Amino acid sequence: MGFRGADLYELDSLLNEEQRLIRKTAREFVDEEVLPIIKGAFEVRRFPTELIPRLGELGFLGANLEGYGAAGVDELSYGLVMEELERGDSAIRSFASVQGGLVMWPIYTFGSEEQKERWLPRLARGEAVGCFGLTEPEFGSNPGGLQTRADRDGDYYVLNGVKTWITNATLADVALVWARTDEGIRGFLVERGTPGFTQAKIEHKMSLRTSDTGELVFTDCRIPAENMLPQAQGLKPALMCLNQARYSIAWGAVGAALACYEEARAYALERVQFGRPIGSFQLIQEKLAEMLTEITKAQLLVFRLAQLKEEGRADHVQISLAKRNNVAMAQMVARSAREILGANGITLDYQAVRHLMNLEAVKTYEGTHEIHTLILGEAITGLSAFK
Ligand code: TGC
Ligand code: FAD
Repeated sequence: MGFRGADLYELDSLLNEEQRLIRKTAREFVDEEVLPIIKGAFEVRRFPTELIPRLGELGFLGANLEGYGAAGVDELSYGLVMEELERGDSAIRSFASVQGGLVMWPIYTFGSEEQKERWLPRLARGEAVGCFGLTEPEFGSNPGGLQTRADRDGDYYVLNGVKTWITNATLADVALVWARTDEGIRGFLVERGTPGFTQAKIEHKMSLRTSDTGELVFTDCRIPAENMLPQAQGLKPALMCLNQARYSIAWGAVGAALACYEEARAYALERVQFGRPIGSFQLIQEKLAEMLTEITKAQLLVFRLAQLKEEGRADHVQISLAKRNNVAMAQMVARSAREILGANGITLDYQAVRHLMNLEAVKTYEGTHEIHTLILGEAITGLSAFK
């Protein structure tokens, strides 16, 4: 029997046929195509590029967009796909959520018709890969200070600057780069191979080892003025993109937690110490009870968030709360699972330690845990702690 997942509050009974089918497709893809190769890929720090066309064929890239070759599924189905992909590995969900939420969504929302026609169908099929360049070496949590410049020169913009910690950096055929112009911050589509544009990998990562993370460097890089996203002006459109990716993470974290919980539960029933399965000890049961409780609360959160997003009413504070809570929840679950597994818990023969390591990065990217605390703090008090 394939993966079933914990569902104490019977959320499955609220899914319609289409949502169930999409989840089943994603579940089978993860069981049959991701899990068998992920340990090896993690160990050698390789992104499994062979999965990219499959993600496209299955309609998982930009799945919640309509037209241009995208699957046009509802927000709940999109969330379920992200949950399943991250049950496989955070890097696979990262790939899909950057491609869909941080590249396709902004082109779809802020792009010209030509930009949409040129990029969206290829990105949806996985024939092209995209990345999103906001973070800079000196501006991470505070992207409003970014220093990359785009200066107008006739029919071109000339880009100078560095973006770092970029997911899909070396795989990308197109980078959406946020740069400062004389009219404020704007987004630019920069194509692989453009003179003055280099893409380099960040090595030696201990977290998200399977993900392609790197740097984008622009040195007098001339790009046609029509590569600027016409409808994105100022920092706010860039922050709006983050909501899409944070939504994916909130769902994905539940998948990582479920993988760890199921693994630990099975292990607790099999592993015998002191003549009894360790699952019979109260301290192990307490861990499992805590894990299931937190997973269930996180499931309820994203389920309701999906409804709000479907109605176009999910605001960035609600999304921050879900990203912050669910990633911290998944970390706690992964850590408890690793403990229940004893010494076996530190090997890649089990999933818990891989998820635990991955979640370190997931906690930092898309707004650190602390930044989401402050976003909530500002919403609660009306007082910004950033400024
Ligand atoms: P601030 O003055 O607070 O806001 C400017 C305007 O924007 C509004 N706003 C948002 N609107 C939509 N969505 C959001 N998420 C928004 N956040 C803020 C805000 O209401 C305001 O609107 P208005 O109408 O009043 O002008 O801007 P600030 O510069 O002080 O920044 C606030 C802060 C710290 C929350 C923001 O900079 C932030 O979120 N920082 C965290 C940076 C971050 O998350 N970077 C992510 C980079 S991409 C990434 O990590 C990808 S990993 C993906 C993967 O592999 O899965
Ligand atoms: P900093 O901002 O320097 O923060 C350092 C510490 O200080 C953190 O603990 C932070 O919470 C804390 N801190 C900062 N400000 C405050 C404050 N006001 N109050 C209290 N504490 C504070 N970026 C992209 O643009 N595109 C990508 O595709 C992308 N992918 C990534 C993939 C990976 C694997 C990683 C690790 C990062 C990625 N990022 C990406 C960058 C990511 O968004 C940033 O790392 C993140 O926003 C934090 O920035 P920083 O690392 O510079 O930390």
